[in-house]
Amino acid sequence: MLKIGTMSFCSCVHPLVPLLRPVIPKMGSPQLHTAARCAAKDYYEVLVLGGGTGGITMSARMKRKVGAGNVAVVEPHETHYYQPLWTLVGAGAKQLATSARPTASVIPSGVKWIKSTVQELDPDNSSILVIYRQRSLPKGGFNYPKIGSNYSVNTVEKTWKALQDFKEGNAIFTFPNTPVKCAWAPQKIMYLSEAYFRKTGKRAKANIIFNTSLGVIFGVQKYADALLEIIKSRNITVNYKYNLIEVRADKQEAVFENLDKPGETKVYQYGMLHVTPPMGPPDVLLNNVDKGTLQHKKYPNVFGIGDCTNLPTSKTAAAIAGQCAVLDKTISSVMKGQTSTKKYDGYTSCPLVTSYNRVILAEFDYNAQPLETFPIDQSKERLTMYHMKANMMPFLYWNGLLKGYWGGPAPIRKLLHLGLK
Ligand code: UQ1
Repeated sequence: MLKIGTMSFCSCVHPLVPLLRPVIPKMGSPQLHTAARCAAKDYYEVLVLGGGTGGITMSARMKRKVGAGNVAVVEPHETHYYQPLWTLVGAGAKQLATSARPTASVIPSGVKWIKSTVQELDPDNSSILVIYRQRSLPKGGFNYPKIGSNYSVNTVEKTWKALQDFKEGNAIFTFPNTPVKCAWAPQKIMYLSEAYFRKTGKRAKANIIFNTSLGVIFGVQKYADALLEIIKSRNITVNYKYNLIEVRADKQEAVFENLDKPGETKVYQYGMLHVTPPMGPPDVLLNNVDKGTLQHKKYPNVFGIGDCTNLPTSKTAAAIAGQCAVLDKTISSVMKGQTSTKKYDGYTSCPLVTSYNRVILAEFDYNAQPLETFPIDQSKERLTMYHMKANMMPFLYWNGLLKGYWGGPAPIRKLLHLGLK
């Protein structure tokens, strides 16, 4: 049996905080290093936990506020990935290497990189404990034929291999029974796979199945309607409330539980399986962030942004873009002893890749209401939006968002809607 692993979310910000506390290693735990040994200071005005999208973006913005020498980022990984590209990497439309840059190159110059893992938060004392150990990632990913997952750097290229090797039978795409990063990525790779099978003459032998733990295809009616049309016209089968619980890789069988009838399972033979693993935040996180200000509800000098938070919106780079502009204002106000009035509206966006040259650009807020930037019907599949997703967004990410200059498209939206939206 192949166990379905758990992945982690990241990033929270502690301004006016921390220090690295020397601690006594527990028996059997890896060696812990103190501040002195890693040449980091033991106090930073702003400490950013996690060098993902939210962490790097906020460290750039905080550097402008308090100066590079007063900011540190705790991040164990050597490489930073632009993960939205993995949808296209899994479908063979982009190379994995184009999504990667050294962490050292994305940390703003002068900001201290504490290359370690956050082990413990101690917000009562405005301090954290770090552990100098690389998180153990499954190196080879799952080494089974016909299985891939766009959700890990170790397995995304296996999706492309599984697609190329596919001959016939069920091509199954899963969605787990937990919140996940970019909740539509599991179906984007399905549409791309369907298009690939058509392109390569394999479509007639493929039975394409989306087995999802959810009860709907998309949480916003306007986009759900558009997607259901596509699903119908491309002859895709969707089974709602089906949760993957086991993969028998030796027999190429996937076992699903019917969530409406607990204990009832169904076994599928697969010719290809795209797995979306269950995900959740690391244990150390404080899941109590105000959804408007992004400030912690109990500890006023702790803030959250990005995938690690409990914000009831989806976990995307576009959401982080919207959040960082608000968080910047919140932190400025807190530093001045004032209360900020700017509130995050839950803005998030998902370029729904529906084939190798088409995208539906979904954009919406906390109330699952469309909040579209462009004055056109964005629920239509468009080539222009594909180019925006595949070619313009990476540039905006590396040069705008991560550098602290892009706070989401709200100003463009207002301009294009003559201030009415
Ligand atoms: C966005 O701001 C963003 O972050 C940089 C993305 O992530 C890569 C996106 O995919 C999208 C769509 C946006 C929103 C930007 C515009 C211009 C609609």
